[in-house]
Amino acid sequence: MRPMGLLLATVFAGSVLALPEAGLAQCFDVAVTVAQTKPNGRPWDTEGGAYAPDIEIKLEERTFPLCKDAFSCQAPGFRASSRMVGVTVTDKDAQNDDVIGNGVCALNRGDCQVGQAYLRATPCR
Ligand SMILES: [Ca+2]
Ligand SMILES: [Ca+2]
Repeated sequence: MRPMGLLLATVFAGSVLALPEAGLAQCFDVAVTVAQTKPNGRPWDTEGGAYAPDIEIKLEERTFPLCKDAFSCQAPGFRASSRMVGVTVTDKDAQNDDVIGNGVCALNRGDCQVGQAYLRATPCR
């Protein structure tokens, strides 16, 4: 009966905090698309003729696997503990990573933009 116990504990914690909407973690699949260039029009990367960034998505404290030389990347199965989620999208480089976007998104509202990164969140299936 462990799942039921966890559910009751979660509901109980939510009622104690008097934040029923934030009490239950909601699962999202997050897709990130990155603009073709930096804000100044220059390519994200220039090494080896590959202009696409190496995308790292961080949602709250969770970092997802790198998407090398890509303009899109996925962050599946993220459990949001609150409605507003801290988002950091980075182009990983040998040195001096480029920040693609940094901000806060309400994932339950669907689309969100942070800097040059565009997020689309859908509830997990
Ligand atoms: Ca770069
Ligand atoms: Ca890079």
